[in-house]
Amino acid sequence: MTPLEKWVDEQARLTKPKKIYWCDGSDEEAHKLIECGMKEERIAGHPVFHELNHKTFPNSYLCRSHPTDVARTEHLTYVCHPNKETAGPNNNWISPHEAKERLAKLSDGCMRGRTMYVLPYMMGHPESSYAKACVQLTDTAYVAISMRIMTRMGKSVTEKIGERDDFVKGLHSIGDLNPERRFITHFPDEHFVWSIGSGYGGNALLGKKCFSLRIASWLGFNEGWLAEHMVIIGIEDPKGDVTYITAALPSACGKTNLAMLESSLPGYKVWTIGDDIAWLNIGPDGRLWAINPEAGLFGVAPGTSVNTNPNMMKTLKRKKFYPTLFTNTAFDVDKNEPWWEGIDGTPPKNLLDWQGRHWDSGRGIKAAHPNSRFTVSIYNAPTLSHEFDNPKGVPISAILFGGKRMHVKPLVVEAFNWQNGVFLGSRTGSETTAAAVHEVGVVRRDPMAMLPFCGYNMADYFKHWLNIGKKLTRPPKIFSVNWFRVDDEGNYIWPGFRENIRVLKWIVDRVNNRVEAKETGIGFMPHLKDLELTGLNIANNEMEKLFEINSKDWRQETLDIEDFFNKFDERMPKELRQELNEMKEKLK
Ligand code: GTP
Ligand code: SPV
Ligand code: MN
Repeated sequence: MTPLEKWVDEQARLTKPKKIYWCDGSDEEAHKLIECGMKEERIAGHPVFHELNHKTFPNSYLCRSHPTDVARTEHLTYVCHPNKETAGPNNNWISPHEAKERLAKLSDGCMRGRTMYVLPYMMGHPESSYAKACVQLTDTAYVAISMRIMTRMGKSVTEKIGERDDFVKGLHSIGDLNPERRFITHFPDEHFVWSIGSGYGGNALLGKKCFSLRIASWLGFNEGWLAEHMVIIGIEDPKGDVTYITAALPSACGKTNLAMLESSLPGYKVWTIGDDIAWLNIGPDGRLWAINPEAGLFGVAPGTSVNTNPNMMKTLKRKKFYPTLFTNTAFDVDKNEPWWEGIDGTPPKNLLDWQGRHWDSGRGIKAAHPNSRFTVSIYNAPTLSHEFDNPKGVPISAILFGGKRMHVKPLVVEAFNWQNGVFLGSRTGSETTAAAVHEVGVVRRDPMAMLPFCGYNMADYFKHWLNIGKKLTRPPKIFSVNWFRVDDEGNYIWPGFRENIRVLKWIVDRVNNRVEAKETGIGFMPHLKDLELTGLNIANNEMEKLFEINSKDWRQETLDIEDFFNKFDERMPKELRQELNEMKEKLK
């Protein structure tokens, strides 16, 4: 037996599936699994897949998760380092021993009567020196099919692993889907994720947040690289030059939309490399290089339309890669199509909500779940960059940190230098969204959009970011962005979406030293004349409001940042405390 076979055998003895099926990643197999999910598997009484109208949504299926299992559950997520301090105040912690004891009890016989799917997959291009070979076990076809879309999955990975035992391990079971018996646990030193009781998104697709962020960030800390919750895009200018940037925005704050932006400025074009995760390495040339370890998009459905994100609508209707999934959207019975709030047109007459119940517009309840999503191959994107499959990745010229802030934060600000940029990332706050189970719309600190995903003490993570900067001879410039500032009536001032290219253009101009900027207490800001605003209908005073630094708001903001930094006590890098003090002084 190979180490892999031995490991699978051990997990099967614990979980006791009725059969074990090794996935080869082929098209035929995907068809077979979908067939099986339509006929044999049920979740909350619904078949796991429902075939949609293949004329309008080719290769597409509707899926419904359990009503109590609709988003990541941060309060049930644990990072089990041998000691608590390594996990830090930003993570839930129990000892590896206790976690394993608890999970073993819950996992004993949890796959009884079900099939255990063995999913061999790569995070990253197989020829990339940065890529990792992984294996996830799961007991639902929904996760098996999702992993096929989201990663490079197949037989070749089993062959690549061969006799090795250092592959990344993931054991997943939906258990009984009871939130009382739901745990998402990470064992960073063992490269092992053990998840039970959820079948949804980041809780269940273990290559995504669990491995590629929580565990990979720990690997990066020890090996000198970064695993980040970031978009990677190329911005092509009218001359045909492409500038590559990354952008960290918290969950459901606009990454997928930015990754596929359809430019409103003639001659500019955005090329997609990734929409959620970036692995950043220092190249031999002293620049920062980025790869997207994923191969699919798991995007928020509500708000997606031909108007806001035409490239995503094209992606969803593309026939190239089989299949595409829609999870917890509403369902247009007459057309046999998915539906969600914000999609083009008026709500259909005969609509089922995300739980499959008849929907009545009068009751004011949303038909699609706010965290309903589509799962689609990145190869279906018409904006896919030619560099996507380049094993080396792309060189990064700018890093953007953002969030959803109705007040306080300007549209765009450039950090003074790398250290000030790390400070800018570390102090980022954002309103919470429906991507995780918690109160929505509350401002919380979400440094680098990594609060739920940093697999170790964030104070050490900040130190690591500072150290990376010291090793870069040509560090990217760092910026903050905020598309979400509102006017006195509570309406977004900035039109966002395709118009965000105007901010990206300024960033590219700054990177290439084409324009000057204004120094303020919080960083460099654009001279309004340098922002391309032609064709936009925003009054001057509204534009000024987008860049306003309100001293009362900022006093509150600095207090909040200080409170957050204090959670990390002495471990917090002194450079960042010093940056905070300097900012306070400048704002006086
Ligand atoms: P995760 O997949 O959870 O990591 O999220 P994401 O950051 O990829 O979020 P996504 O792009 O899917 O956007 C989430 C929500 O933000 C959607 O409802 C969008 O319609 C909305 N959104 C995206 N970009 C903009 C923008 O520029 N302006 C405004 N007002 N809303 C936006
Ligand atoms: C997020 O919540 O940031 C997501 C969705 O991208 S999930 O895969 O559930 O993490
Ligand atoms: Mn995400």
